[in-house]
Amino acid sequence: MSSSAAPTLLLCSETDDLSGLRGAFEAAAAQACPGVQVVCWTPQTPAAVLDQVVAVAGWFVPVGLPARLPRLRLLASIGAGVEHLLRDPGLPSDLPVTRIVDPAQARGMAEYVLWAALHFHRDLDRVMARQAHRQWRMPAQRPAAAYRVGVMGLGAMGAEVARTLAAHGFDVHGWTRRPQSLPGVTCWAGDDALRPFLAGLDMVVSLLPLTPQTRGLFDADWFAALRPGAVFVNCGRGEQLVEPALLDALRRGHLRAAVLDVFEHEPLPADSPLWGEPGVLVTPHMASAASDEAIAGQIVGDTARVLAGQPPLHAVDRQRGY
Ligand code: OXD
Repeated sequence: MSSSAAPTLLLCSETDDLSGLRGAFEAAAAQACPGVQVVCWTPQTPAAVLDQVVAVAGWFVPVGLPARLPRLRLLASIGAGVEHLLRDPGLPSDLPVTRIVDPAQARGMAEYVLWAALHFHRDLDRVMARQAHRQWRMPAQRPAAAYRVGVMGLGAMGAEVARTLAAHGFDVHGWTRRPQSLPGVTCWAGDDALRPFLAGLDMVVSLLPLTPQTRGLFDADWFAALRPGAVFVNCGRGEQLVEPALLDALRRGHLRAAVLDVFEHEPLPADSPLWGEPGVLVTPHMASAASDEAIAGQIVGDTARVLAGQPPLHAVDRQRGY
């Protein structure tokens, strides 16, 4: 039962049922924000409740809703990405927008990418293809240091991925928009460095956020900049990929394989050509996820901070989009 007078944290998405998160949020609020009630949004949520919303935690929050919440102090993504929140042109200009930064989620991502790197570095794609023909042929074994993996985006997640690959001996290179340094990783920055960075890679992994600059980034020119036989791993966002360009690079034999965890339309429609394309490994947006407790704990903690007049700890730069 919600009270229309209590400060409210609204769980809100047009596309996903967030009621499963409610228990974790209530438990976190009882600890860190006593007096704040947790309400799941529906199109019928009464105006008297909306008037008391101090924080929205969500995914696809209806465009225009935040601007209609007079007490709103925080808009929090329940994931690492915020593009679905920033698509609202009517967001109050001073409203902090936060994202989840969870070391366990970053470790999960690092496991997934490490698996992909080991799979191709140890030629398991070729070994598995030969098994179908009962062919016994040992691939040549090379050291991990002879396999160059490039990581695009060295934020909390990308940095953990790069560190993990480096700890396993891979030759790790990182690309970011602005200069960055990371021990054990050869760092490249800016548009001018992109082609030379791509040209030397055996595998490129994207962990880039979706922004106007990265939408459609992986196009025909981008694939052409990769060396023949490279592998593409996309753990960023599906909207960054120009699908026909990928299919063309694969079918011409320019690209060895693609591991895709994110798609423009999720779930990936059953009639998508990607499902059956030789060389494409489709995984269902499973590379990594934060736990309900981590999501609730972080967002409730940031809510307590904004209610106490402090800035949240996990705000994104709204201009940059991450
Ligand atoms: C996220 C995601 O943004 O899972 O957390 O894509």
